[in-house]
Amino acid sequence: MVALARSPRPLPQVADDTFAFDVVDGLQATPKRVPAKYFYDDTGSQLFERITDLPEYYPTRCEMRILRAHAAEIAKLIPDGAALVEFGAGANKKARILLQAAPNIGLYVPVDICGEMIEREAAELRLDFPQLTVLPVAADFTQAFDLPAEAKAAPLRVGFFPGSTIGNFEPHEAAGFLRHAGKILGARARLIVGVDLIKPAEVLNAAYNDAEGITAQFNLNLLTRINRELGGNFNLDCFEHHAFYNRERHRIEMHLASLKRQKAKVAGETIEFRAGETIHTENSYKYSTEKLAALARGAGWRPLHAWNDERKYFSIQAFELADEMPPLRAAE
Ligand code: AVJ
Repeated sequence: MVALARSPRPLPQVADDTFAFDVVDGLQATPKRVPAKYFYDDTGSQLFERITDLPEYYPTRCEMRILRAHAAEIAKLIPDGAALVEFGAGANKKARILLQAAPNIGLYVPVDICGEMIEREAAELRLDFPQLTVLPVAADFTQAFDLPAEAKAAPLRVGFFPGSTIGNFEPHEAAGFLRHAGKILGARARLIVGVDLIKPAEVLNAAYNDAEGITAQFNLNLLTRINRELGGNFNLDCFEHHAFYNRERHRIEMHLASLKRQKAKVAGETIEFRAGETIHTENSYKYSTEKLAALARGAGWRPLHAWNDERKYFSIQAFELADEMPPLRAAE
């Protein structure tokens, strides 16, 4: 589904080391790229939490405000005993709003690529919600993964995909993910998705170029992680954070730009950089409410409702699984 096509070359290091494979594969491609999910080692996950508090970074505050303002209405979508499954949970402060508003949720399943983060968060959540069963799953949710048996046994499952994480996918990958989520969540499932909306470029550019430089640290931490985990020798002083809004494609692009002509070793491979050449580290697509609804409809979800903030910066949308997939792809 959402996994990127891989070029048919021998694998570096061990065959099951997907981080090593994806990094070397991406750095040998033209243009160079590394999947954004690799930002989230423990340090990266903590840097992202700092980003969410930055004055320029509006999405988290907007989404929290929408969730608080409409919590009761959103909670009505979550029937008694349902399992709430959060994709890319990180620090679960958004789920807390739903858990408070829907006290009869039977089970909360945070799924995140950063195992340390969700275990820490789950421990705190259990203290604050003693009645709630919390079953964290450390998994890359862009790949197939299994829900805990308790979640499969719940009367129904409600997916929660906040933070505009869906914006990190290419639009066709986002459709693939939504379809995959429908299969994981199963019959009568509901889905609550948070998405960042298209808005003036100045606002977007500021959100990814904060004055304190935390977003730059978050971006550069990818090289620190590669150095540590893949025996890399990137010199962090020779790369720079670049982030800009690409208007044609409605997306923020983040890159690490090489400040000079240089070489770096990664997992035994030598990678050459021209001066100014970049590693494309993230796309963050911005949507209109209608475009997200259309994408979800095509992936088998029926739109139920959309809630926006007053500035129309951010949107939370609810869907329910259609009984049948749209006919075009029913044979999949
Ligand atoms: C919330 C993961 C989609 O694009 O806003 C923040 C992460 N990257 N600053 C986003 C991010 C740079 C992000 N996601």
